[in-house]
Amino acid sequence: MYISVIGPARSGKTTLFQALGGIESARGFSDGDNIIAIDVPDSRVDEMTRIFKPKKTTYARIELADTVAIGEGNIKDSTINAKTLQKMRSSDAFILTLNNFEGAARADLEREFLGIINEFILADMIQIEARIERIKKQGGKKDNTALQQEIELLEHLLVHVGEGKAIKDLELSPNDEKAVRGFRFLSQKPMMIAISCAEDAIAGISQENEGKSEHLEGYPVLYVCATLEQELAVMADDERAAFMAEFNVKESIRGRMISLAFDTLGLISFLTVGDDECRAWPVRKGVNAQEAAAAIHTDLSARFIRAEVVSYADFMKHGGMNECKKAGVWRLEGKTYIVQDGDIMSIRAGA
Ligand SMILES: Nc1nc2c(ncn2[C@@H]2O[C@H](COP(=O)(O)OP(=O)(O)O)[C@@H](O)[C@H]2O)c(=O)[nH]1
Ligand SMILES: [Mg+2]
Repeated sequence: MYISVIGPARSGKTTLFQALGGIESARGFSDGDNIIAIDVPDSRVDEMTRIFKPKKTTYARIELADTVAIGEGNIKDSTINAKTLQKMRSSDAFILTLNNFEGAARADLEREFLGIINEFILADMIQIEARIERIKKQGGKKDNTALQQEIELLEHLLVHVGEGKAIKDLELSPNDEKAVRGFRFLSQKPMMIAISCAEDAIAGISQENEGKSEHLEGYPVLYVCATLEQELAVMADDERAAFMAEFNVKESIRGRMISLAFDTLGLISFLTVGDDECRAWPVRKGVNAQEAAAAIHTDLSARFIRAEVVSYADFMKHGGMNECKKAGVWRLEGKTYIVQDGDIMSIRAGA
């Protein structure tokens, strides 16, 4: 999972990046172009580690990138160059930061946000046009159905983006969806919006929004004071609790952002356990056991026979694998079994 923090200049990208990564600002990370790996905290993995005492514990991982600023007009004026675009396209999702800590009105934030979405749409439009051009250059090829179909699809997309609409808002058939995926369109990517707030405002804002879920054009929004969170992230545990209480921070931004990312990307985790390693594997919600096995190794998927499955809740309730067998909650599942969040699995594969 590769997520890029994007946004206008001075919107708090680098600060949020550091807060999520637990990096001290004093470490002097150069601005704009860094990647860090973040372990996804998972209490189930912690429990399994406590029980199995494995040689190794591995959490799900997110790669997080800090990026250079983007803003309105940056595609046309080439501030967003090919290399930056490439990096953005290779992201699985974006976190978009918007500066509210200097007192911007809500309408300003929305305008700024729309400015960026419009850049996405423009970048996608240029990409679609270039592809149509290329296909046409290859010669009309009326006889080549695949290319003809692609052109039809692309022209359909072009009309949509031409109306200033994001590709994520276009209903596509599963086949078209598959054909479109390879383009990695910016306006189709999952995105989370982080509105960065001032220290003296965050407690009130958090309280006001507690339990609510807010969206901007369908993108989920959360409020954060990134400077505060960055301090929190590098603090000693005992100090942190007092600090969090003082500023009404119920859960660190890392935890909040990771759950939001799992939600937004439609991810769940299954677990593998044992004396060697206890590990969480993120997979898309709805994958079957055979597809999930591919997360571990493509061979395991290709030679898949059965999955031994116990739910995390059952494991904890009965206190172990053997106990689960005795209680009749240990299962042998086939290829088409739909993996559930927290399933503890062991894949049986042929030679
Ligand atoms: N009060 C407050 N200040 C912030 C927040 N995020 C960033 N800043 C400050 O805004 C300035 C620009 O932040 P930076 O992360 O470098 O922005 P970038 O240009 O988007 O990477 C710095 O002085 C930060 O300390 C925030 O959430 N709240
Ligand atoms: Mg920066």
